[in-house]
Parts: sequence; C-alpha cells; structure tokens
Amino acid sequence: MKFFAILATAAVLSPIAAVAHDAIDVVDAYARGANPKAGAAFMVLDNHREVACTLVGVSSDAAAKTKLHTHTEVEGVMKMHAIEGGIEVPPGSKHALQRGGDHVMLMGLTAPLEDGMTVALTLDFGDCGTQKIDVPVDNQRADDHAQTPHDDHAAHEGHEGHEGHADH
Ligand SMILES: [Cu+2]
Repeated sequence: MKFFAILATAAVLSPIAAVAHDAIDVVDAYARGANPKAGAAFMVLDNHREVACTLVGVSSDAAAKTKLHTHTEVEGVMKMHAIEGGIEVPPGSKHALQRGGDHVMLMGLTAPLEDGMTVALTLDFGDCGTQKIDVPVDNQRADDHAQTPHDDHAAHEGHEGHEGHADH
C-alpha cells in the first residue's frame, strides 16, 4: 500500500500544481526501476511555444534525489553523469528522454518501482513554467531506442562532448 502513500504525499506537498501548463507537452512518459533504490523516468518533451524552453530540474516525493542525467560514450563505454545547465528544447521541436540517453534519475526511492505504480514528477522549465506529471511504472517495456542509438546524439550536439576525445 506504499503506492497510495506516495500519491497522497505528492498531492499535499505540491502547491505548484496550480501553475498553467501549456508550455510543453510531455508525452509517452514511463519509469522503470534499476534496482530497489534507484530508477529512471523517460518521456518526450514537445515544445509548442515560439521560444526555447529548458528543463532545468525535476523533483519528486518518490525519491530522496531526483536529477537530470545523460550518457556519454567515452572510449566505447557509455557513462552516466549529471546534465549541466538543463535540457533545452528549441521552439517547435521535441526532445526525447530515453534509455541510453537523457533521463530523469530517481535515487533513494521511498519504495521500489513496481508495475502499476505511478510516480509524480514536477518538471521545472524555468521561465516556461512548471509542470506536474504522473508517470506510470513499466518495467516490462522494451528499449524502443535500441536500434538507433545515434539519432539522438546527432540532434542534440549541445549536450555532447564529442569534440574532444577523452584520452586517459
Ligand atoms: Cu542516471
């Protein structure tokens, strides 16, 4: 029954819910557990505005820490690290948070992420406003990006560190 406790806590502690949210459509969101204490959330950010919006941070009552992470390939090995400066979504474009790429990292989960649960996230888009979403947990979902791991890199060079070959 911890699932209900999480939802109730989120509702009480989130006064931000009243903010208008026509800034960014968040579609196809899902979360999955990596282990009982950590998990990640994935989604597509669809910016309908005429200005760029930047996802600067995410908060959740479901975990002790919620961070924006990405993966960068270093000498053929994908390494996970925090994103500096947030994720900018240009006007009229989409940005996918997906496996092996950008994601919302949940660390110190209050309860393991199990199918059927919902994780409440508050997305902070800075000047574009704040948006609350309920993300269903789907541990069974296949990695739908596995076939084309480089599409995202080409579209978002701003987050990549490919210009300097890390040689160590
Ligand atoms: Cu991560």
